[in-house]
Amino acid sequence: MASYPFRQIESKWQSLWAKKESFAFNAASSKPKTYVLEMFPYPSGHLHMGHVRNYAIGDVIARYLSGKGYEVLHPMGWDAFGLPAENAAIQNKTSPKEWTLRNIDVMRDQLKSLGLSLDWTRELATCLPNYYGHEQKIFQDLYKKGLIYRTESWVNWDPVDHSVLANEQVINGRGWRSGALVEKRKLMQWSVKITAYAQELLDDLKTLDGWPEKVVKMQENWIGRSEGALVHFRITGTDQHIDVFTTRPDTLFGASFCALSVNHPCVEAWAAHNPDLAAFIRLCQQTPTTEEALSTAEKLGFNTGLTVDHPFVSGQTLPIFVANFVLSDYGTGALFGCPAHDERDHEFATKYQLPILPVVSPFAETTLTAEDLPYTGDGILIHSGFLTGQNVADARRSAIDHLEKNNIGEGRITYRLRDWCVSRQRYWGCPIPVIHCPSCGPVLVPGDQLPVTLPDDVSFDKPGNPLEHHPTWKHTSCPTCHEPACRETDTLDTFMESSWYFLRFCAPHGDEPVHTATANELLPVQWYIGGIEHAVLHLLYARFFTKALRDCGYITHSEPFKNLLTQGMVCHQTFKDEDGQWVTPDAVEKTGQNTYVSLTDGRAIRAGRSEKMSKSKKNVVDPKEIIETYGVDAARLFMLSDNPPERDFDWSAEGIEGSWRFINRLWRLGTRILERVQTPSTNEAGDLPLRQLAHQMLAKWSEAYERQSFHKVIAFARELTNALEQAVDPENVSISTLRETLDILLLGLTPVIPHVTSELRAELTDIESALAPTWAQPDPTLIATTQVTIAVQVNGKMRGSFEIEVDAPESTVLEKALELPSVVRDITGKTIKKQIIVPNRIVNLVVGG
Ligand code: ANZ
Ligand code: ZN
Repeated sequence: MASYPFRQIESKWQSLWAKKESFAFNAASSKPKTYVLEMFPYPSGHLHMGHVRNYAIGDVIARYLSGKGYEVLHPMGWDAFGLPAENAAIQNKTSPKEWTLRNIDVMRDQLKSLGLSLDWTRELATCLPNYYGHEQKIFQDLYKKGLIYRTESWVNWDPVDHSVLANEQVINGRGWRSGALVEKRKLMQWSVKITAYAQELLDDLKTLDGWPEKVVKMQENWIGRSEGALVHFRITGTDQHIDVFTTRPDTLFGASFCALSVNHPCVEAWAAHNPDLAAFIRLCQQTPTTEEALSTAEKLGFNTGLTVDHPFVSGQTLPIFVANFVLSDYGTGALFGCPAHDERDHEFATKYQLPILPVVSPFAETTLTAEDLPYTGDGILIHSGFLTGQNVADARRSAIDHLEKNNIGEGRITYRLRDWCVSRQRYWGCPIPVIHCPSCGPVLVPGDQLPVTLPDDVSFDKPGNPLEHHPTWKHTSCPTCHEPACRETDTLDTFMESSWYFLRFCAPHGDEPVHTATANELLPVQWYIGGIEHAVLHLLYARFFTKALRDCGYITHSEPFKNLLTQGMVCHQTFKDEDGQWVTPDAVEKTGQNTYVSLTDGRAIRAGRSEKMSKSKKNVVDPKEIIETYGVDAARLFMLSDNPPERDFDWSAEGIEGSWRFINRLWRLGTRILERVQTPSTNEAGDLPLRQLAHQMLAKWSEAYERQSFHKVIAFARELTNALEQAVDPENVSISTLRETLDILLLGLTPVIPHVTSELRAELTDIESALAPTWAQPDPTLIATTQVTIAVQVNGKMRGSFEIEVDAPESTVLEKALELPSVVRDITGKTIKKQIIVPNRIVNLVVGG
């Protein structure tokens, strides 16, 4: 028999779905509504396997829920602003807009070839004014609420190109194009006050029980709540204070220095008359300043020669250092060091020969020896004045009390979360709807003048922001005083667009950014599917936007995504030649158990680990080729068959071929049954077992789908396929049972492989029901759980048996075993030393005494 003509059938169904708008969300439907969303793609111009996996997972969920009777909103759009379009413009002399829109066209076709149940009538692209214009309105509302403000922030400055660089344009400290050493510069920029929601963002994590624990933890750490105290240290001999934040006010008696970040306002002032200090600051600014880099970098300090008074011990002073390990944007940018009880402080004190005074000991009276330090555990306070004898927790409270009573400090909660700087000095982003007037300052662009659109005629010949040197674009008049004024030329961080697109999808053509009633009805997104790389920034910003827009009156919800599924990576075997160069798997032939040679030159090849598909490792597989060779159903089936979706997935040639073979088997089986249906037979011998199996599958599938165990769905389907193949061959099943079982099998697989199943179901039933598959209910009489007989042994001797339902819990099984009269006789007055339970088979009791 010829193999399954997937090309013809897949394109037939894709055009049928498109023509019938099968997946258009009907807001007026009386069905219960639900919302399934995959993280929208960046239009890079080509689809990779990671996309295929992401969208296949989302599609299975959407199709399953739709079969269950939900009206499913399942939209798609484009996260279309961002740097690559500008880079392409510079390299290829096209405009970012043309480049992006062309990529969208290409990728839309590629997505359509995946046969996804998407509502394309809701498609949006964030780079078009009908999206970003609404974002400008949101920007203004957040500004009016005090949630957006202007402040000086640091940027990466390329001194040769005279332009601001994005972090990803800084490579090893140098500008990506000029190669010049990048400098830090302060610029006036726009910031979003996400910190105003720090506590709520933290608290509401507890409500997200549909999120992976790992993601919740990562957000928790990112928000980074720390409880402690602010301590005012007086600079000796002045009435100036340095405030430090500490989580260990209990260790104040062990303080031996204070350290300030190089950007601390005091330090900047001192450096003005201290050339050595100024040189030290320059030195620190040349080395990386991220927290991660600093944690491993060598600790550097500069002794200012100044001191502060100890807040608890009169007459005692502590030296003030400027140190590279103090972060400028955490707490107050200053700390007191307690070397006996902190790793970093210990390293620093050892290097600069500062006193190391233990003040906490796990054994009350005795002091720890030098080798035990730093000691960061719990214990009792020693050598600590009024705190001596208290445990750490009590001492923390006492110290804060004391600080507050004496006006030298107070309890303080600090968050690691920073406000979000959203200004970008580039062209391809959403223009910030503000006008700067020399007399009125920054003024919002009046609502009736929105959207502020990007000019198309920009040049990338000069370095820097094209909006800045466009001849006319920025020149306008002040909305308030009508004098000449300039538009803001910064554009918004592209994370802004992805922070609210799920709201826009609810009413994508509406005049307002968000249609309140519709969004309230459809939110939260029931299933949100995407990569773990977005665990923090995107997901935190989207949560923040939801809360901020709630407070601006847009919606009533506080959280955007009920269930979050983060899919694993798509991996593939890697190979290297003798020179250590990566080689693509296609160019390699297996010659022995673990030996490979190059197909091009016959030289030996080393097999490496399976790793995330990436161009640099030459282990990518192009979805386009796979779909052309095997069909999209085979690709979907393979990508879902192996592992639960959260885990990494290993691509293999054998795997995709196996899936292709299964689809062909299913096709042949279906065709054979459809032929059989023409020639009546009355043999019904095998009806009951086959029907039971089929109906049990319906129940098992539901459970597996509900848990996103798609690999189990597929394993069950293979089992039913085997049974059905055996039933059709000797013709020992009635036609009605064959039809029924085939229909169940096809329904069960429709979410995974919608093309081949729709085609066969259209033949088996009719086109209409194939276009709108509804999930069948298992017949309760056929799935009644079957009973098993459990044998009971005592000390290896058979003592009887009992009936119980399959897979009964161990405790129930044991209870029943212990009730058997023969067992009761055997164990009375003795103790059960051991019990071995073999599920569904045997209980073995070992008794003694
Ligand atoms: C004294 C002390 C004694 C501290 C001790 C720790 C242990 P978390 O827990 O992450 O919130 N710190 C404060 N501001 C800092 C800054 N800008 N850059 C670097 N470190 C800073 O960290 C809080 C602790 O980190 C604070 O508590 C402070 O050191 C330090 F035995 O104060 B601690
Ligand atoms: Zn003005």
